[in-house]
Amino acid sequence: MAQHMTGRYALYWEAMSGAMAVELLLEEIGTDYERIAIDMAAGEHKSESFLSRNPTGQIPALRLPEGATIGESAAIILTLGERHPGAMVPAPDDVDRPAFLRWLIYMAASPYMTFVQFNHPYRFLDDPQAHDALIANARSRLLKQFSAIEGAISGAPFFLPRGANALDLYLYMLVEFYDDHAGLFEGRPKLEALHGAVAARDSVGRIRPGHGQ
Ligand SMILES: N[C@@H](CCC(=O)N[C@@H](CS)C(=O)NCC(=O)O)C(=O)O
Repeated sequence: MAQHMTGRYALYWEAMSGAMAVELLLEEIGTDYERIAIDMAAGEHKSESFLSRNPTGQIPALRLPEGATIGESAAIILTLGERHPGAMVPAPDDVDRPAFLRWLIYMAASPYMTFVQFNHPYRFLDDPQAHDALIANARSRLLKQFSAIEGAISGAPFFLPRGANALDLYLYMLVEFYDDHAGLFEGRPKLEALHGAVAARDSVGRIRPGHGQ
């Protein structure tokens, strides 16, 4: 992990990780940032130098231009919204702010965390024979969580009638994490339309190569 000290944002990042939603928001805002690749398979997220920046040893983490680093995807998104007012994050006095907060926190706290169980069952249970059951349980909970989100989508094709915002970027990322899009979109037409609309955005086109897509 290279150390950089510049006056722009630096996103601690790995392909197909939770950093994708933040990366997309930075692209949509159009602000200057660099990506610092963290090789989690090599344990770089648990290195002393990374832990000194983010004590939870997780990505995404965002180094702010003034030097401090913050973690937690939802906190990073809200911080960027405060610093770059615009359509992507409804302002505190915006009528859409409560729904935005409610679903942003839900996505970060529920499906994102269920994906950890889905993709990394060994973190939860030592017995490899139990992993398939844990993955099946995670899949069933993910589908319920995506159904709750489907029921909450009030715009078309985006989450809120106001148009594209950071909720859409976050939800796009969650759908990208899922391994069976055909199965996921069955009975969830709003989710499918939202995913397609976000996929067509220039921001997604710019980041896809970095994710091997
Ligand atoms: N609550 C955190 C979760 C972040 C998270 O779980 N990130 C994963 C990568 S997608 C990670 O760093 N895992 C390593 C670990 O938890 O030790 C957030 O929303 O940012």
